[in-house]
Amino acid sequence: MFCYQCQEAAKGVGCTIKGVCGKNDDLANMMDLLLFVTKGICVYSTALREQKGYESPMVNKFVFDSLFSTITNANFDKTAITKRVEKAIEIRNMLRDEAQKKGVKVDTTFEGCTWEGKPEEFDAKAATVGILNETNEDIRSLKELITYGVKGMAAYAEHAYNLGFEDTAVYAFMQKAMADITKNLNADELVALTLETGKYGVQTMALLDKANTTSYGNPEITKVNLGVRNNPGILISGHDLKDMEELLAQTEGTGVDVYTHSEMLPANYYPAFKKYKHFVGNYGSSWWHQREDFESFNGPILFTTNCIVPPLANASYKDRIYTTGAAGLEGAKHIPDRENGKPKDFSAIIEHAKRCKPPVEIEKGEIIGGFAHEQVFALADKVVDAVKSGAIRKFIVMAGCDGRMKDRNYYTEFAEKLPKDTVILTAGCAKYRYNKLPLGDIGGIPRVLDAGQCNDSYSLAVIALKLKEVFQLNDINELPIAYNIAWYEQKAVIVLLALLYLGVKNIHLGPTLPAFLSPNVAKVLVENFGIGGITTVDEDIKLMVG
Ligand code: FSO
Ligand code: SF4
Repeated sequence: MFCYQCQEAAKGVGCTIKGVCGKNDDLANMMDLLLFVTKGICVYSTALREQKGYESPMVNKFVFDSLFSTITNANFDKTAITKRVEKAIEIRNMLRDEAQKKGVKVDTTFEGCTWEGKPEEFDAKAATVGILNETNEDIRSLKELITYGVKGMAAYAEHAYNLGFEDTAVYAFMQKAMADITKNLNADELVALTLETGKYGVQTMALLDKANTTSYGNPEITKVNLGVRNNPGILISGHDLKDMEELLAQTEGTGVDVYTHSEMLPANYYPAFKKYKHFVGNYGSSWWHQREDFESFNGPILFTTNCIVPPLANASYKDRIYTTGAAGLEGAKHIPDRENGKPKDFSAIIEHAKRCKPPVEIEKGEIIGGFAHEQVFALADKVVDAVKSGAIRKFIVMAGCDGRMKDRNYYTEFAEKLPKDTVILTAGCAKYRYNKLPLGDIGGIPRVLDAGQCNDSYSLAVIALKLKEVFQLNDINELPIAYNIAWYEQKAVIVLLALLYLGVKNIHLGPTLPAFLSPNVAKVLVENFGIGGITTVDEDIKLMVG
């Protein structure tokens, strides 16, 4: 195996024996094989679309689901990934026949267009189709940057799809990008494709924002309870709000409470979910605290997406884990997809919860959030006045992800040491590094404004564009906003590419720069976009706040 797609890549270079995320060598290879055949699908589907206007909802869904399932720590179920490879070959061959029938010309030089094998041959083939086959490190770097952006886009597209919102232009782009990177493109062409990925990233996040707010209302200022009640509970993690909705509806009146974990916290901010009396609040912290949080929770846990940490052999909660959607874990129970427009069936996890003890209280109090674009616009006058009067000197976007590495303490210290006339704008699980600190407020405006999940970074961009308009500026970079973003996995990659597409410059990315950026590609990003890493808290505050 060789994988360097996330921030925790071994030694800052890449995982080669076993993933730091817990992925075994054979699973990592099988994911490479899945991408290999999926790219073959994309070569055919793109040719069919471009030459005959062919569109297959089944193919579109299969492609984004497959990409999503290979994201860092979403799926640890090798059997499920292997079945997906079988299905991929079947779909690709169906498209091949379709292309033949329709007289569509397809360049099938890429081996993923033609390779066939029986399941017992998959492992051997899987070990030969990894990303190191691209020997030019700069070309590999750009191709992987695009791939990771598209994977993040796939995750967001899937959430929107689940709510009935689709954009075929996004599907067409994802498939074209995956097809294009099988060709011999030069660095300039790949840089152009990278920027285009950012453009579609914005479009996908806008679509998901519309899907979420149309379905569940605009997030509003909310005090989220951190304590527990005395009933058994289900802990729901990940990002999928459709799963959240159906779980709340099906648990109502059963005596089972529902709590959010990690990135599901922002579900608490949506009007449509607040009406449920058995929706208690948030339990625990960001994803990587799950080994402790799940022990004391006592009840079953539902993973709707990543970030999964495979449980230790002696974990008491091993048999309390359920996955659904693109998430998977060997040994966990998987709740099947919706069929024929019917909701998923969560009865097994609900019955399981009834047999469990209530959660142990690990903290009390509340945290405040719900500052997505509409809520901030409602406060616009107050915010603009505070900026004009100098009460707010600067906004610091500290969106992104949390992670296990010790050096992420930087973000807690950074938040603590920021001058009191600054406001943090956040989204994603990065917020757990500072959202429980007593950072106070500025004239009633909390100093940490949480817009929601990582995809709600889109909301932060919308807020920035609105402020640019209010202050009548020509350039988004003239705003008193600095960007100090923490990244972990591929959704953060699409957020980053989206911000670059929107023209945001001088983003600081930490705790380390991606291992997949070759020195030359990193140089392009530094020279054209002013991207930089982080140094020390004091130095960076001086640099970003002045
Ligand atoms: Fe975090 Fe995980 Fe949301 Fe990611 S829980 S790290 S960028 O999956 O998607 O912010
Ligand atoms: Fe390593 Fe990250 Fe890849 Fe997992 S996803 S194998 S931790 S680089």
